[in-house]
Amino acid sequence: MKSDNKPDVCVVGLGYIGLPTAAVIARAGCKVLGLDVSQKVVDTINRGEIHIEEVDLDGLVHGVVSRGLLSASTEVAPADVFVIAVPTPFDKNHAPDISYVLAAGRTIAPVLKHGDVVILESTSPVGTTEQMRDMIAEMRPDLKVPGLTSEIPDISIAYCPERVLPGRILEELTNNDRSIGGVTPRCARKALAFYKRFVRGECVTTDARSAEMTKLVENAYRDVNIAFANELSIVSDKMGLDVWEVIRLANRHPRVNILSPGPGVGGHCIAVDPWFIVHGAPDETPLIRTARGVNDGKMHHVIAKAEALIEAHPDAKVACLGLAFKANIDDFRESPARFVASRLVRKFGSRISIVEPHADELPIEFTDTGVSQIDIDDALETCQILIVLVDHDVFRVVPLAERADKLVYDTRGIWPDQPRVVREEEARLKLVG
Ligand code: SAJ
Repeated sequence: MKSDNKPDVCVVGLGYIGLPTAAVIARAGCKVLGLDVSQKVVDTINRGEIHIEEVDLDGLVHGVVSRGLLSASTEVAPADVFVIAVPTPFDKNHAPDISYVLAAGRTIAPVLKHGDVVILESTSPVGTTEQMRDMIAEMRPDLKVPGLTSEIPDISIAYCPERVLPGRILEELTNNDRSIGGVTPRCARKALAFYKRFVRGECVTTDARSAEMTKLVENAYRDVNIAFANELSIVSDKMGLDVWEVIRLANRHPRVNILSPGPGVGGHCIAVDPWFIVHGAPDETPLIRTARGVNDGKMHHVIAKAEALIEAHPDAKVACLGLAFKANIDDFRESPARFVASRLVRKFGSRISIVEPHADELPIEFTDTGVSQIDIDDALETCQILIVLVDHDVFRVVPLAERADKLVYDTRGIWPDQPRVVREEEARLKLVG
């Protein structure tokens, strides 16, 4: 019999994945303890508030906290299931850093007991779950751990990657299929029983190493495909073609589905995870490595094109539309739009204004640069050059009549009806053809 106060589930790490996961598990009726190293995060959640922006998350967290199903702490407590959702960054040589995962393992090891299930969700290089298992085995020689004993183990350990899209996290947490990789098949079955409590998508079991690789492959697949689109956009610029028109037409083929070019690839997943594969097999990954280079290189192409346009119109005022790493979110981490805008501001100072409806204030690098943050209406009234860096809906809906006389560099292809003034400009400036 468990005491009334013991949580059923402990979620380690209350960030973009951990907090929504904790809240969704709590909504399913489990008593959840969320663990975080930040006292500020813990206090915010215990007030029923949130420290990140995600669609519908505020209401959900408020509801489960006030019903006593979710609480947060900096101190671990015994539970039946432990879900680890901590960051796995890379260092300057693109080597994965799993120290937060191992630290989480060290935190929970002392409270593990017979029957517990430990699940790693953080994006991780292949073999991380087994490394965490080895560390737990070392710290708890009294426990029989899976894969290291011929007897029935005391605990189960599995890897189950999150694969939710920022902006749709709550919906995708419930409805996406899950790959559940056990250190042993028995571990996979135990983890499966847990996910069935709150996931409506199909839950497919496999081994831990395959599940780890699956996650990396999903994001590398997308990176490679975006790189193809970005390369096409650079080729089209060179040939004086409209890449959007070319892609639209090619995608009418029943087996072609080219993604969208943009100013580069941002966020903390797609621009990072492919490196975990490259690091694990450096000689076997020329394609994945090249795709990373193409996507990072696209930012510099955009900067060069924007600079040429701005320099050719010394009296024009310029608005950069968007700083977020993708549409309709307030997340600026690893954002190519932010990088491009900051480079333009550094070069052209107060000639540049920024429109970012998802930010109350501009990021730190814009301080004391003379740049002003304006709204889209001001931009349309006062600026002659518009550089579209993010496809926020609020930009997409601007009618042609309000922008027909502008010089537009649309890196996201949101305004297909825009007269091709820029293209003529480019030809004049010898940027294309
Ligand atoms: N992008 C393009 N062109 C496109 C699609 C995206 O330039 O056609 C850019 C976006 O603007 C953004 C970047 O790529 O800068 C990444 O955006 P995204 O929407 O493709 O992906 P993320 O980073 O928000 O989320 C990804 C998702 N992975 C896949 O779609 C394979 C998500 O399902 C993962 O859970 C998430 O990474 C993660 O946490 O790993």
